[in-house]
Amino acid sequence: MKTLFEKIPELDEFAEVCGYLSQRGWSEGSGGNLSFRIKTPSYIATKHKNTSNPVALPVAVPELAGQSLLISGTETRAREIALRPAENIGLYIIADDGQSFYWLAGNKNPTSELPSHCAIHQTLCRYRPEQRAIIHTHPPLLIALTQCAEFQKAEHLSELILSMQSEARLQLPEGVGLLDFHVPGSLELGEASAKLMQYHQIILWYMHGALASGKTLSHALDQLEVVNKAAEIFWILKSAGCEPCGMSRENMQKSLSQFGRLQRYEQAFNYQHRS
Ligand code: 2HA
Ligand code: ZN
Repeated sequence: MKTLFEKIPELDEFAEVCGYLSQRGWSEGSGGNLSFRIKTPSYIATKHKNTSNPVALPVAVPELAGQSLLISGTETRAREIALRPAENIGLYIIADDGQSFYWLAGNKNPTSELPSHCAIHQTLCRYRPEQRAIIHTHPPLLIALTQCAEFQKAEHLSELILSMQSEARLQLPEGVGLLDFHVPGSLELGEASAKLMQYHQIILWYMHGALASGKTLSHALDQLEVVNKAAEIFWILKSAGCEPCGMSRENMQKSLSQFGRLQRYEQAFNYQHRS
C-alpha cells in the first residue's frame, strides 16, 4: 500500500524526469539536483510541529513561507531516484518566518543545494509564479559551450546557438543566461543564479552545467532539450569542419514576430546594459 507521501502526484514525474536525466548521461553519479514547489498537502501541514526540528536557512525566503518543496536527497543518484522516489526525494516545508525549514516526509537529508533552490524558487515566486520546477544537471554539450572563447557573452551564445534550429528561440525568446565560475554547491552560486533566473528560464554555469525552470519538471526538461538540441547541431557542424552560421536575423525576427514574441527577444539582454 502506498503511503500518503507516495501518493503525491508530482513524485512520479520527479522520478520519471530523473530517469531521463540519467539515461541521457546528463546526471552522472549523484550529479545534479531537482526541486518542485507545492502547496503543502493539508494532511501533513501541521505534522512538522510535532515531528521535526527547524533547520535555519542562510537566506531569507519570505515568499516561500508555508510552501513546500519536493527536493533530491543529498548524494542521491538520478538513476536511483527514478527507481525508488520515496526513498530518495524529501518533502520540506518552509517555516512561516521564511528563515528555516522542516522535514515532512521521505528522504531526511536534503541536497546541500537546498538553500540555493529556495533562493531560486523565491525568484520564480516573484517573477514567474506559474513556474514551480527547477532542474540542475550536467549536459556535456552545454558545458562544452561554456568553454568556447567565442561564447563568453550570453547574448552572443544565445543568438548563435538558438539559431541552429528554427523553433529554439521561439521556445526561449529571452535566450540563455551565463554565469561565471562559482564553487559548486556554494550559496554564492545559488544566489547569483537566483538573480539571473529573473531574466532567463535557462542559465549555463561555466565549467559546470545547466539550470532550468519550468511549470513542471517535464517542462523544465523540455527547455533543456531545446537548448541541448541546438548545441548538438552546433557541435555536429563543428566536428564536420563546417562553420555553423544559423538562421539569418531577418528569418529569426519574422518567426518571432509571427508568434508575438519579438519584443521578448529584442529586450532579452537589456538588463546587461543598465547600470
Ligand atoms: O548535487 O551537481 O552542483 C550535485 C551537483 C552540485
Ligand atoms: Zn552540479
